[in-house]
Amino acid sequence: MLEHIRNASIEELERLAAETREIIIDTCAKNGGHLAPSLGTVELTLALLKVFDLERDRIVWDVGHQAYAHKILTDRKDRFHTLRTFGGISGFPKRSESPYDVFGTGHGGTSISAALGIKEALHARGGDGKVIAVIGDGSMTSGLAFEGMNNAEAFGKNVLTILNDNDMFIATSVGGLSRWFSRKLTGHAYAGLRTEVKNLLAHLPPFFRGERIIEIIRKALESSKSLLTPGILFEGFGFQYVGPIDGHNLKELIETLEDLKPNGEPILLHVHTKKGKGYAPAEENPRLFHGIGPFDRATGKPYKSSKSGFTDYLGQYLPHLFRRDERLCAITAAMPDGTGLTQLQKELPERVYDVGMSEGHAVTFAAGLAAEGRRPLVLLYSSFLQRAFDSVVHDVALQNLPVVLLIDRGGLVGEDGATHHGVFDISFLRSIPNMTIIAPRSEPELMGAIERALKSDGPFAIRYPRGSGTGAAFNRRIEPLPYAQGELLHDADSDILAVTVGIGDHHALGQLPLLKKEGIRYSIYDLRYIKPLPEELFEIIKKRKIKKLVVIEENAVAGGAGSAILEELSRRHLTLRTELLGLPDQFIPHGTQAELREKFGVGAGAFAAAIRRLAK
Ligand SMILES: Cc1ncc(C[n+]2csc(CCOP(=O)(O)OP(=O)(O)O)c2C)c(N)n1
Repeated sequence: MLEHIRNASIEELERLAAETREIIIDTCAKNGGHLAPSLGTVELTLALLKVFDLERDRIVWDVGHQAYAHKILTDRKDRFHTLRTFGGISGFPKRSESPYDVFGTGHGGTSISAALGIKEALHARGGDGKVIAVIGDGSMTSGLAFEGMNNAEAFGKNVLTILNDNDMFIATSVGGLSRWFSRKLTGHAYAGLRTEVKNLLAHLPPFFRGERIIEIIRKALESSKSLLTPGILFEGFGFQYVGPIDGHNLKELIETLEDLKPNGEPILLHVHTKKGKGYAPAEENPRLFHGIGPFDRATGKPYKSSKSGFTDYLGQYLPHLFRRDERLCAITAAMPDGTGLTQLQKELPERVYDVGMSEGHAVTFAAGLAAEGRRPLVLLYSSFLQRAFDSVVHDVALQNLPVVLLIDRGGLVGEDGATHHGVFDISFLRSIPNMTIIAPRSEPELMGAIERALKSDGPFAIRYPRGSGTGAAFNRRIEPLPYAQGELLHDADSDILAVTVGIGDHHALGQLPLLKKEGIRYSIYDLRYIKPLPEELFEIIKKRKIKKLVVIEENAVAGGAGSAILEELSRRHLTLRTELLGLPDQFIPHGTQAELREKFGVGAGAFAAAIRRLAK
């Protein structure tokens, strides 16, 4: 398998690297994608495919946003132009897509644990292959990676961990670990020290050049090497540390991997790569090209700004809010740009904590801040908040601490697909006591929700989608939302009520004229508070003699806002004909947000169909 790569010369591999880069750049220019990370691993991928045999060996990518070359070079070159489109190639490794994708990813920090498990299973079956985990310096800051490393001594035989170190996470690099990794100068210092010792030995009288003396000096040198390079950290975990080596030098990569292949010990190979390698605009601005929408290949200019109305409004609002309230601080887990913190970080850097890719830590750290009187806002994407579930339960909610979770990308996110859709947060947060949950439908409402949260003494979760709400003009001071109240958006003389959650109002309001033409009327109530549910909703149901109810939300139906309303109706012994529009009990693939909404029953079409069914 992949014989052509295994038999190729260095020159042929270099040509293949250039060709692969072309495909990656071209496809990302058209479809968008994680360009800079994937350009950084082209040579590493080729070297791995040359040295290892994927019949016996396995490669596990961490996050998987750097695995485009792997996809192209294994078995998906012909389909790669469909990257991130509905029905096309996924932007992340996916077991159902190819036998070469041995472990699905999208979230960071999983590769070492998965590689250890895969190796144990392979060897239990009688295999003798190597399992290679490739993990970035950013993903290495995840607690899960450390838990995996801590097991390397026990289960890490025949596992090769490759640290793909490009000195960057998405924005910058943060934390003590990244300072360890950047001890490059000390690598030179070590080389210098070795030369000096060699010279010294050469000039010693023959008596001092005996084998034992040389052995003692070699050992002293080895231990000083550990002190001078990042190796000591990994050696403490039981790895043999090798490196750092140049991750774009195919010859050096291949020779090193060939050397390491027969070594069964747990090894950590430290490889330096450049994010965006081979495409000038991405090399110059790896932060922008980390994950990017379609762009003009010639200039590197994105066709559309990737702005998200909610995130941007929030990003503008926070500096004003923070100046008004000294207690506030913000926490991000390696995503200041994506969560709208760039401006605040510029203006009030001491009030923004970037804790690295460590969502559980981010939430517990916030709980600590809140315990001593600060008012922390934790800004996370919904799908990454999943990592922090127990921190929310055990550290925040159980102690009723006033931590505000600002949950971005709540709902379908589009092209990043199943690993990134934020469609479980309502379900898993709703079951936690002390939690208040708000889904604002507009940008100003998001600010009003934060203002409300800051007037309360308990935990708040505020979830909002990727995209825009009403797109309202910016206002630097917004009144707190009233507590536990929604809003009647449209009042019709009808026994049908549509309850919308977040931007579900777009569909409900948008379909009014069309359905009116068909003679169908319905009222619309924006729920706003998922927990506690607004009492007003049940008053409306009673007063207006509502018989039929549609609830639309971008969350799994299971445990979502609709299910919360049904629970409450049941508690009150009220029976209504209901249609719950939310995501079905399956993982939703990648595609545009608009097409996914229609295909999976949370778009305007599904809404109109549900209203028609009820009107019959
Ligand atoms: C658990 C989790 N949190 C956050 C993210 C978002 N994210 C994707 S890549 C990335 C940075 C990864 O840095 P690194 O591992 O160094 O890879 P690089 O992009 O630099 O190649 C982050 C924070 C994620 N995928 N998973």
